[in-house]
Order: sequence, then C-alpha cells, then structure tokens
Amino acid sequence: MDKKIFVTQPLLPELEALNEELKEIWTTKKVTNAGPKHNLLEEKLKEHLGVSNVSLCNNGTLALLIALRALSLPYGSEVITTPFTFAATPHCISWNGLKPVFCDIEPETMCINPDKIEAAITPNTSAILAVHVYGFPCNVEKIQKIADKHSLKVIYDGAHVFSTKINGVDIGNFGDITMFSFHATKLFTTIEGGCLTYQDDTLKRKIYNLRNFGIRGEEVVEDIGINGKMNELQAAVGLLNLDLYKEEQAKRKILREYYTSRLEGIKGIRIPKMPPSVTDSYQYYPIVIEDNFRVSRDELYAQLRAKNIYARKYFYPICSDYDCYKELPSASKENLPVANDLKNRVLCLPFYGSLEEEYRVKICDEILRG
Ligand code: T4K
Repeated sequence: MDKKIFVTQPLLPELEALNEELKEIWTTKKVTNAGPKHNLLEEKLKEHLGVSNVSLCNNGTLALLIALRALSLPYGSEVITTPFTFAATPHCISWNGLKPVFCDIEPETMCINPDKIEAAITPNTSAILAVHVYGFPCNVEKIQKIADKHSLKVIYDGAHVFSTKINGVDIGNFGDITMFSFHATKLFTTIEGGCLTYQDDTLKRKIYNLRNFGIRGEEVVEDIGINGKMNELQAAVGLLNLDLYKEEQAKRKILREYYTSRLEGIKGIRIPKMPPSVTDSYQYYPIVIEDNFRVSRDELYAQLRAKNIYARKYFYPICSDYDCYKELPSASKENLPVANDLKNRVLCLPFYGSLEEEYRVKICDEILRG
C-alpha cells in the first residue's frame, strides 16, 4: 500500500466552520471554566445521548476518575472489573485508592461475564465497573440484578458506545453512572474530552465540584475536587461534530457491510455479532482469528503491517498482564481463561468512513491471500 492506513482517523469539522467558532471565542475571551459553548454542548448531548444529566470533562479518564469518586466508595474497597479494556479502566480504580478485581469476559460480546461476577464478590466489594467493549453492550440487566442483591454501585465505561441503544433505551441510562470518551479516536470527538451521564440528579452538584477543584464561588471550596473541566475549544469541536457523527456512522455501516461480505464464512475468521436488540455505535470492527485460519493473529497483524495496514490488537496485552496488576490473585490466567484466549485472537481493522474503496478492497485481499 502506498500510504499508511491506520485503525482510525479523527472526524474533524470543516476548518472554515471551526474558524467561525474560534472567532466567537476570541471575541468573548471566555476560553474555559463552564463557558457558553461548554454549557450548550452539555444541553445538546442530553438529547443525543437520551439522558437526563450530562457532565462534560476534559477527557474520558478524568471523567471515570470522577465517577468513581462521586459515588463515595469506601477507601480500599474492591471494584470488580474486566481485564479486557484500555489501561484507563483499572487505573481509575487504583487512582481512587480502590482495588481492581478482575473478572473474566464472555466470548461473544467480550464484555464482563455476569455469571462470573458473584464469585468475585467479597464483604469488601463496593462496585462493579463494566466496559461496553467495541460497542457491544454488557448484559446490563444481569449486572444490575447482582448489584441490587449485594448493594453494589454500577459504573459503565462507555468509551466505545456513543449513541448506542439497547431495546430502544439509550445506553447512558444504565447503572449509576456511565462514562463516554470523546478522544480523537472515538466516533464522536472533542479531540480530548468525555462526559458522565447519570439519572440521580443529586450527583450533579457533586460531579460539578469534583471536576472544578470543589470551588462553588470566589470564597467557597466545598469538596476535594480536581481539574476535569472541558474548555471552549474542545466544546466548539464537539458542537460541530454533533452535526457530523450520524453521517459518519452511515459511512461506517457501508464499510462494515463490505468487510462482512468479504470475511464472513471464511474458515478461521469469526466476526462478533451485534445482537438485533442493539443500535450500533460503529466504533470498531473487530475480527477473531481462530486456530484454523491460515496464519495466527500475530502473523496476520505482521503481514498487514508489512503492507502499511495498521490494524490494532485491542486489547493486547490485557490489563491483568500489566506489571502493576499481574500479581493480583484475580489476575491469574486460570481466573481469566476467555480474556487470555481472546487477547491473542482479536484484531481491529481500519474503520472510518473516509477509508477509500481501493484500500478497503486491498485490506480484505491481504487478509484473504492464500
Ligand atoms: N476506557 C476505554 C474502554 C477506552 O478505550 C479509553 C480510551 C478510555 C477508557 C479512556 O478515554 P480517554 O481518556 O482517552 O478519553 C487510543 C486512544 O488514545 C484511547 O482514547 C482509546 N481508549 C484507545 C482504545 O485507543 P492508542 O494508544 O491506541 O492511540 P494511538 O495514538 O495509537 O491512535 C490510534 C490510531 O488513531 C493511530 O494509529 C492513528 C489514529 N490517530 C490517532 C490520534 C491520537 C489519528 O489519526 N490522529 C490522532 O490524533 O489509544
């Protein structure tokens, strides 16, 4: 391939349109600290995400840190989570002085396996932090039942599920709090950014405080907050991208159909299926390489890379392999057989609307070459 093809490309608004937004910001000189564009984006996201409360943050990781903090989980308590995720998920647990406890995943959705959660619960467990991986939703009903039975909080890492619905219900309405990431690699982006959604109105003040040093007024500091504020430039990009992401989804739908038409039914390739009850976000296109494919996942990854196709092994290594977590009892390979198997099989293909026809064809040709 004559140019490098990456796993994704950021969805950027027209420069002219952004310039108009910047002119406004330059005129008012209000560049951060809950400015008008920030507040408008919060309002508009309520509609787009179908939720009653949205709190914007300067990135998804800060948002997740704040979510865990806002729920006042007892210091040192255990949070059950998945190892099959980005580093931010368990790191946010640890940064809050909480202990991550890894639980295995389901083979099809690659999300935390609810049937394995109860065995991981101890008297010290305070919450479940589950991740909707690649846009596949967790089994939210089963997770909530377990949480209710054991009085646990539920936090969802929804970094991959912007605009997803389950049976018509917007995904940000499940659990106590859901985090969305608006990083440049995400379908809907503010370059860096993220938000929290939640149904409990009383969390609004707490979250506001936590992302703004706890400051309520010039002489009032109400809580031990941090700086998690989204600035006006980020919000401006977000406002423009609200008009673009649906078209991007439509383009990705066509790309998904093309990939699936070429790769489905090929010996040794499994394509994880979105359940019909779910509206897809179109964030990733993962394939699973089985033992009977012509080469291993790692060999395929290398072959593609040699042709300038930068598919990604999300998630390899898994979080339980990291030096900082591998000694945890829950990080053992025996505890996490499915995650440890899938980490060696998954490959996320280049997936963005502007990927040219000729490259789509070449990517599939390269995967299928004999
Ligand atoms: N929870 C989950 C489940 C997550 O997946 C993430 C983030 C988070 C929490 C944390 O949310 P944030 O704090 O990030 O809001 C990327 C992203 O940096 C990261 O946001 C994302 N997950 C993760 C899955 O993927 P890398 O290390 O793979 O990024 P990078 O720089 O290799 O980018 C991938 C490709 O995207 C590049 O090869 C080219 C393209 N790209 C990337 C950037 C940054 C561009 O074309 N332009 C760009 O500016 O982590």
